[in-house]
Amino acid sequence: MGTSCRKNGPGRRNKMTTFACVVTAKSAAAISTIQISGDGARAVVGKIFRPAGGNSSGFEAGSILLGDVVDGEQVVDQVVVGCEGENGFSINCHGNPLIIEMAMELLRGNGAELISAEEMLRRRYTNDPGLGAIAGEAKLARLKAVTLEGVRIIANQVGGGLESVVSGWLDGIDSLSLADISSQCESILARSESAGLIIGGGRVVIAGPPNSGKSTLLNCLAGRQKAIVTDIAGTTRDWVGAECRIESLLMELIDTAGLDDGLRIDDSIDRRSQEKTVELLESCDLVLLVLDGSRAAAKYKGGSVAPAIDGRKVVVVLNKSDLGAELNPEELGLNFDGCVRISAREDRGIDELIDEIRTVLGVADFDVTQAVCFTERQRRLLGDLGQAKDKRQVKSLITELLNAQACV
Ligand SMILES: Nc1nc2c(ncn2[C@@H]2O[C@H](COP(=O)(O)OP(=O)(O)OP(=O)(O)O)[C@@H](O)[C@H]2O)c(=O)[nH]1
Ligand SMILES: [Mg+2]
Repeated sequence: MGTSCRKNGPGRRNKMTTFACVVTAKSAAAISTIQISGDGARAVVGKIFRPAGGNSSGFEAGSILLGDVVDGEQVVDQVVVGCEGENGFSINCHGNPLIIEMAMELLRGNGAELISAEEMLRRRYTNDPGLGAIAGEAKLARLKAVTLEGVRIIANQVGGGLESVVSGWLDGIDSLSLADISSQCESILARSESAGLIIGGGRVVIAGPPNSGKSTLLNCLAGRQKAIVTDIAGTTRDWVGAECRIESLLMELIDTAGLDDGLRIDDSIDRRSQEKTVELLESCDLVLLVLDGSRAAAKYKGGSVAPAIDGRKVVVVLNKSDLGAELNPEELGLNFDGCVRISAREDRGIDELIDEIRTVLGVADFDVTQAVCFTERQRRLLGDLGQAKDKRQVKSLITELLNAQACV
């Protein structure tokens, strides 16, 4: 590192008013762009950038300058600097990650705080007085949505959706009762759970007794050989995951070790597998409870299945339909939300299973224009709104929902 870095090292930084981040993907590319902003941006850029022909034209807003990023007398890269305004510059370097790393170190050494692109956007949107809180949050949340339908849901909450519904409450506050607002909050929050799955994806755990066909089903849904299938009960001991697109959903599918009380007291690997399965069940969005539907119900009564899936959304999958249909799910004594007969081995009933998954998760025919919350802040405020004691509190919560600074 050259002298300019040492001279202006961390010891000299009292107040950070300059931020730098790489806004392009961190991989080899033709070009990579570094964004520099803040009221110290011009001074920092001036220290590391030497314009061709010595003409900086004072870094006039709107100008584009060719020149070199330099570390003392050493040229790091030939670059194009875009002067976007008094406090904003972009440095377009050659896209070798090593060059970018060097340029970023130079910026740090000259007083810039290095931040992630997401943090840069968060600060920009937070400080934008013309942007409402929901609009700011939407810009950030959009970056992370895992499906296009999720992007659409978020986009629809600005101007319409959530923003429009809560603004409407504020405008018509005199004619609305607290009970009206509370019940609307409840349905928005319920819908937000399904929206959250479309926006961010979720986790489906495939569980059930040993040898029922869980791994075969995972392979069937994931469309490839992911998990080992044999006719020996207890084949899967460790969990196996696969990413799977179920129409508008991007779900992580997890195949687990068969739930069997007998194994909990057995050797330590089996015992740990059983504990891991229960742990995965406790944190998932949906359980596919795979049972051998060709065998009678008595086999599954009691045991470890019921407590492990209690309180979760459950679709009972009666597998091995090619061998017959002996099992009546009502005789299981379990609570479940949907039930489908399939043959995982013969790839039959899988479309019906996908429809059932989408229905139980509330994402079938999801109307992307309806109001939903897509951040924790929104969910918290809507929850408080549903419990508001008087209209003064309603007004203040809505004002906070619409105007507070974005925080994702
Ligand atoms: N006839 C029939 N056999 C199936 C079906 N699905 C799975 N099998 C068979 O059932 C046996 C067990 O299948 P797996 O997928 O390994 O079962 P598992 O539930 O993962 O078993 P563990 O990992 O031991 O808990 C294998 O011989 C499969 O070929 C099906 O739909 N029909
Ligand atoms: Mg298995």
